[in-house]
Amino acid sequence: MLSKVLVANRGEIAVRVIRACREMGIATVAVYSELDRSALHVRMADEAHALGGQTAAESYLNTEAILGIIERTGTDGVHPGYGFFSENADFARAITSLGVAFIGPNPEAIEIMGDKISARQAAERVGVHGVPGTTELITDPSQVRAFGAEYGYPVAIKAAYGGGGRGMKVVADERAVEEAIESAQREALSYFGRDEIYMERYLEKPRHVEVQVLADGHGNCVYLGTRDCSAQRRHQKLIEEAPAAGIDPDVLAAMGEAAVKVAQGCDYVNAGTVEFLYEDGAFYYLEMNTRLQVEHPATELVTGVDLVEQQIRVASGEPLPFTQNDIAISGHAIEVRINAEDPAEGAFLPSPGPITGLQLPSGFGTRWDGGYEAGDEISQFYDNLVGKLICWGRDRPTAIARTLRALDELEVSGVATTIGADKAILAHPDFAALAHSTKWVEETLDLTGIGGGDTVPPEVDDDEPRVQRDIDVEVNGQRYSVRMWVPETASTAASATGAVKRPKRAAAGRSGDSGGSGDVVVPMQGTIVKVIVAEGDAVEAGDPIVVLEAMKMENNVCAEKSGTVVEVRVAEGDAVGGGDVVAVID
Ligand code: MV4
Repeated sequence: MLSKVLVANRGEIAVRVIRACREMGIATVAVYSELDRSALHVRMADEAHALGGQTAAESYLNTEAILGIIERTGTDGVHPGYGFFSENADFARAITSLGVAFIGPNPEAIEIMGDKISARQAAERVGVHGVPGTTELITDPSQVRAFGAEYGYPVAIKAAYGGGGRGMKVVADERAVEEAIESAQREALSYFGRDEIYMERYLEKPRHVEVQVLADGHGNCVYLGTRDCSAQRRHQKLIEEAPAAGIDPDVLAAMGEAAVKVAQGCDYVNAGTVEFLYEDGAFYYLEMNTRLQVEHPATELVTGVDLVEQQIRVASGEPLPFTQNDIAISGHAIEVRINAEDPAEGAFLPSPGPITGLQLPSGFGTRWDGGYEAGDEISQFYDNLVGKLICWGRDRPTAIARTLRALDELEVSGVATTIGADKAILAHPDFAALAHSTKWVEETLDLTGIGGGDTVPPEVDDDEPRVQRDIDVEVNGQRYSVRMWVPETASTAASATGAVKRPKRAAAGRSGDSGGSGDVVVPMQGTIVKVIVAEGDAVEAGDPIVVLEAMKMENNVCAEKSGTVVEVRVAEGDAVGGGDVVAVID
């Protein structure tokens, strides 16, 4: 058994791994960036070592620094968590070449699955099929037109060397082929450094169903049921559940067996997830994620298997302690991601900052996997997942009701969060009826009027700092709680009522204050990948001005008013920060 594990990650997943190690009597080593010097994962680990740097690239992606710490500390296992180095074959090799266990798959499997074309070929070889399409690379628009003529539109164009939806473009008809190819290549190049693309039939209303697999180094591989992750927006999952509901058990079993075949076909070891699209009773292989996933706790609650414990045991050389027949699914679990993002009007704008208060839910079947405590800060430089709420119930309706109850108990102050959007999804009849698909949050769910929480003071004209006050009032003998923001000077009693003073926020992106500003402002940090207009162009309100690559996707930044472009301040390739003015319209 491993004796000392370095956790090459931060936030809730680092905390999750440290907890498993503690239960197994394994010592833990945390690593941290300059901004995370006193982060929760650092406070929880037995020892912590500085990586230096602030951005992910300078810190959690600094291989040399991590390797140095491994040697200094006598670490014998490294858990990569998710993101960062978790699916990096070179990192896995660097670890194993030191004689240290990489708690994850073999580098060869990471490589096969990292390239979507070879991943698809690996599945085809064991008789598991993707959406009808080709594994040929697109070199000419005529290939797409020929495919569209044969299979019909829409056609999906995907990055060959990428994943997670980045770089996927949907071609509605033959007129849209060139533009889709160009945009898909541009996205693929900017995210993955290579612009190869291929195509498939595009399914219009699929559900995203994935299978958790676990394999040891002795030839055993089992599947631990399914998860449905259809409630997502722009490839960011919001809610996941286990098992995938409303699907014929025979189909689910066939999906599980297909996932095991794919894993065994690439000699997979450790935990992995095989993704499928499901539509009208049929399932199609998408890709395999060669890491522990954010949503793994949903599977843990319905199978009783501690996946991180099993990952560590497998990496220590132990055989799996169960066979497929031992795995039973009990009840239903729902995981809700709580991100520091403001879902208002469906925008989901990042909302970094200090968490001034955190009230966690508890009770039967209620689990919180968090990365922060009150007083900790969500940095703009990393993933803004505050934590995950995972609730178990004997059946799906019970799990939904419990999750809504727990969300009502959860209070996060200081940053906006996705809680309001999560509640809107869980309370929606379409979600209850399983009438949702991967497009549902973006196309059907109405997030009008959903705020990010109680954290952003209302816009005020003066510069007077505002403080939040919670007061209880009685009306006709009934007690009501009221929250309000008042000028600091007018609330000398604020501290006595526990109100928290918060920093005044810079107006970022959306201007709720006027009828449309001539300043075209980018809402978040990112890179300009395309400038659509030139000085002198006439534009209408709502016209795209630049394309911003941020939060792993391309976003159009649009004009707020009609007029003439009098100034363009950026060029393609420029890095911009939230609030920067990229163009001026007069
Ligand atoms: C698709 C698809 C429809 N048809 N492929 C997006 C993420 C990437 N892993 C694959 N994705 C999709 N591929 C075909 N042929 C729809 C999606 C898709 C999706 C898939 C899983 C989860 C959420 C999604 C949201 C939008 C689109």
